[in-house]
Amino acid sequence: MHSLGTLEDLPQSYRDRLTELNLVPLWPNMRAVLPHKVPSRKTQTLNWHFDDLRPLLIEAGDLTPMEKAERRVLVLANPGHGLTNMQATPSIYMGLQLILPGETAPNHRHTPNAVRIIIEGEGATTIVDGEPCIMERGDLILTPSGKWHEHQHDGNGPIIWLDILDLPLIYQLEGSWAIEGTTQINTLNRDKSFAEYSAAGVVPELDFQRENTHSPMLRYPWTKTRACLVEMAEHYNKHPIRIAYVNPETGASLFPSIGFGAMMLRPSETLSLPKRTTACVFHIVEGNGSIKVDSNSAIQWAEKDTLSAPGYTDITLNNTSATKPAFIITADEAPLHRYLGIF
Ligand code: GTQ
Repeated sequence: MHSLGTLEDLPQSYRDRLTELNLVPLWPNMRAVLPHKVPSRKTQTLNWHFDDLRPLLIEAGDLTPMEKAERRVLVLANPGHGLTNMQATPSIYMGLQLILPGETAPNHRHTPNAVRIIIEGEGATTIVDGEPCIMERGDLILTPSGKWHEHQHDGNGPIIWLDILDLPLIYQLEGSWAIEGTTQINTLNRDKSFAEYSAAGVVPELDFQRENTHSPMLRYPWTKTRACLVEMAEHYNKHPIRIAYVNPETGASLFPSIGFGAMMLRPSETLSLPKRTTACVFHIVEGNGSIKVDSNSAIQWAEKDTLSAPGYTDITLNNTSATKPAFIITADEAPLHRYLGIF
């Protein structure tokens, strides 16, 4: 590898004339943007422990009324990307949202795609383009780009969920914007899209072409996903137990930007994930364990925790319970990497 010339190698007067014309020499910056063999990564391996975070989120409920928040969210910001940039990974935004009984997070729509994973509480509903989706623990609920959505909470006690959006990507593309709406009039049945798609391999007959940039199924109930993982574990005694959330009509990822999956770790199981290009986030639905990334020391995780890890790493997950399985929902940038040909 040749060492390249630096800025300091150039006469100051030359550098000044470049700056004046908005020009930059490539060679002093070449290795920064094209490092040899392995990309530079800002994403840090991190666990946002739910037990640490929850009291602060509940306090936000006292400090900031819904009218002053629109969305009452504490963002899980990866310090490697700079806290104010609100990135968990290069393309993924994550936040924990709180709604108190009787509150509504008002109707709006925006260009970024969003998914909610329900962590705590019951009795809330997200209405997506007129379709009410009930929110139960572990459920994955989609609000795809451009769809109206509002969150109502009629239950007792707070409801808390994890938001996962492709906001950093859409923002960097200078394509992130929102419109405020008025309360939706609920004309559809509960979970219409789930009813249409809940039988595997069977989809509604349509006389028009569906848009295919996102899944038409808006709610993926955790009870179904969990049962599938448990049943798979009865058939395979060594194989990793992993599934991908897909568009039931096309088999494609839920969004073009972010891919979602779920896995089960059997009691005491250690699972080394295949090494991949994409950064990844993990949300622990059930269980206790640890994660080890490359030769860094292991980080412990517990139920309801949310973690991030950079790509181009060896990731090993361990279920530290000898008696109970662990269940994890994952999100990554694999669809985008595949599209770009860098996966
Ligand atoms: O619930 O619509 O965490 O618009 C960030 C932006 C949640 C939402 C977030 C949003 C929402």
